[in-house]
Amino acid sequence: MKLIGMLDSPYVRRVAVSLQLLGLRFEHESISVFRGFAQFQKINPVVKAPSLICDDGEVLMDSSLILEYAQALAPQRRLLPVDIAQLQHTLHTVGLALAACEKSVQIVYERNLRPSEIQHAPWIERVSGQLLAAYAALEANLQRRPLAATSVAINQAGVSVAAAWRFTQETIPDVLAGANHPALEAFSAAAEALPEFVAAPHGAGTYRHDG
Ligand SMILES: N[C@@H](CCC(=O)N[C@@H](CS)C(=O)NCC(=O)O)C(=O)O
Repeated sequence: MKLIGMLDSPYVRRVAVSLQLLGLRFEHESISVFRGFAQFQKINPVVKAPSLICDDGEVLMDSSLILEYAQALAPQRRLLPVDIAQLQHTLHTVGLALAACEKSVQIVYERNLRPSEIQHAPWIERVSGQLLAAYAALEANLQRRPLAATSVAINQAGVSVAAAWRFTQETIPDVLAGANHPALEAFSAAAEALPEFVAAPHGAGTYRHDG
């Protein structure tokens, strides 16, 4: 299977890290949804990153759907717990992380794609407030219940929180200025040091399976 999309997307990155944690081999092609639009279109006419080309050529999109498929291929390592109470809390945390990704991406697009003279300040303000709310809730969560940060124990909440945090820090750090997130910062540092994150770093690079 082949993962399509750039690792500067938190959605592509959560898939690249998760596939490794699940022990699944995959190729990766770093195609931009902007500069590589025409090339991407040939793979997925909808041009959504991540896209996953399955072994029979069928293309999946949306990181959560791709992860559902990947989990079915690798039942021996669960990234979502089976226990209902733990599953509920993990999904609660993943939801906050995905909201943080979405709000960050909206701000990045508003800033980078819309000409400055028609940028809509109330919209950016609203989305920034939502982003801060997501990270405030995640910070409180992590202080109460720390997330595991080892390759064996990290779950989908950990992967998604780390991918979201790094993306926001890399693209719009000013939006979080003044807010205090020590638990998120410590967790991010530990997660980013794991080999699965190191092999799929935020940016324009390509994941390569060695061995
Ligand atoms: N809910 C989707 C969001 C994916 C998403 O928005 N990806 C961005 C890149 S970060 C994208 O494809 N942007 C191009 C577009 O939407 O036209 C997921 O989880 O995969």
